[in-house]
Amino acid sequence: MEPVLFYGVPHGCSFGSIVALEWLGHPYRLVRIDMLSKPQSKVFGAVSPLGATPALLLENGDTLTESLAILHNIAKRDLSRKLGFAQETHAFDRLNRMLSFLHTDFHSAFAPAWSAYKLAENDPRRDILRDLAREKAARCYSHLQDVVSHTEWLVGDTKTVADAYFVGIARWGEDLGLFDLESEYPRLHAFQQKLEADKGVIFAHAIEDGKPAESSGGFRGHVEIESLGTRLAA
Ligand SMILES: N[C@@H](CCC(=O)N[C@@H](CS)C(=O)NCC(=O)O)C(=O)O
Repeated sequence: MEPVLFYGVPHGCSFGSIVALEWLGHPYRLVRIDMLSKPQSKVFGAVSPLGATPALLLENGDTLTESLAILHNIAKRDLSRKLGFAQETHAFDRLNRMLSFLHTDFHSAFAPAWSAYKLAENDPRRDILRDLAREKAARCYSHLQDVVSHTEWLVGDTKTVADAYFVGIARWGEDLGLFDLESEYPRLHAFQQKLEADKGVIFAHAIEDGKPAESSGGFRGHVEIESLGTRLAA
């Protein structure tokens, strides 16, 4: 059976893994996880012990968590698509460097603002957390704007899993009300808009929003989570 991606709503970083699966074009299925709903299903707990999305159930029943591991797994399935590169190449190192930056710097910059989001409106910690996030994320937006000012895609001249991962995270600056990207980072905003016009990205938004979604890849539908218990490797 096809691999199954567990993606999180609202607006999870798993967005990038959906986009990457679309770009790959191989058959896959999806499971939707509402990250604000607790407790989660036992099957999800078995697939993702930390309760985070994305998580990928592989064909043989093994599971994979962590965006970077999942994105590399997707990319290596068909290197001719150039979503990733052979491991011994410099291109692979450059992709890995960008993915690491996107995760350890960019994704994590927003963590204080997500914590603030969960606090009461009048909690005095909110402003401190939001300022901290803005300061950290600003450095990342600025760096990414420099990168895309010199290249067509984040890593060279083809779109890769790094671009897929980027577009799921870059939106958080506006989601959280921290930035106006168009006025503050116009060249990066233009790059983001180029990605937003991509069919795989449009598809991923429709999936997250629960709207009719037209796959140009291998989407074979959502799966009922409880039906997957028997597929998990012992
Ligand atoms: N290190 C993990 C982090 C994933 C992560 O932060 N996922 C968030 C959504 S963007 C999540 O699932 N949060 C819900 C939770 O942890 O309860 C990865 O890179 O995949």
